[in-house]
Amino acid sequence: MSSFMSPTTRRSMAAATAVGAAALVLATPGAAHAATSTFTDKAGDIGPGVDLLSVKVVNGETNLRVVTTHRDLVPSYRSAAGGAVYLDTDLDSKGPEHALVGGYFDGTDYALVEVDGWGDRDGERVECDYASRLDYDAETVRSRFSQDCFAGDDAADDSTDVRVEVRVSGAKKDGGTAVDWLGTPRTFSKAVARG
Ligand SMILES: [Ca+2]
Ligand SMILES: [Ca+2]
Ligand SMILES: [Ca+2]
Repeated sequence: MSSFMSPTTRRSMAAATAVGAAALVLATPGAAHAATSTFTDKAGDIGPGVDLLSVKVVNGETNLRVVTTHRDLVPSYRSAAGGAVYLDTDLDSKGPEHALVGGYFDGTDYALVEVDGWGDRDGERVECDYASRLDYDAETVRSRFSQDCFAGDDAADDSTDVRVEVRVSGAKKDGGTAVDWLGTPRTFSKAVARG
């Protein structure tokens, strides 16, 4: 029995099926990652300083958790290390709505502030339930925010997705400040849906 299709036609059909499957995947709603995502940053893209390695985001029902992992997270004030975790909780409004700013060495404090985009330098402190902890052994900064902290941000669209950007800095050995952003500066991660 002879085949009705030439090899060329069969290949085309296979290709068409593959394209159809890809389109189906792209069309699936909820492109945001669900609940937990980890975003990695290049190691050693800054010299001495508090090199950012990864940012883990857990967007839970009650709490949002952000864990940043570093190289050279040390207790000494000589590190002059610190950072900001920018939170994009209203995806319709350009830039971040909140930032957790703090020092990354012994004796430093932190604060969650409300900001209006990237250029906002004088955001107001938010009174809500949140905490941040430095772990020098694990080289992590663990932060937890009650979802109530962001309750007012997106009342209009009822979205619960969050995107993050992180900027850390620290003293260079030869003076000056090294700055390390997660990926491209002032560019948010993929959205993490609340799970
Ligand atoms: Ca880095
Ligand atoms: Ca925003
Ligand atoms: Ca970087």
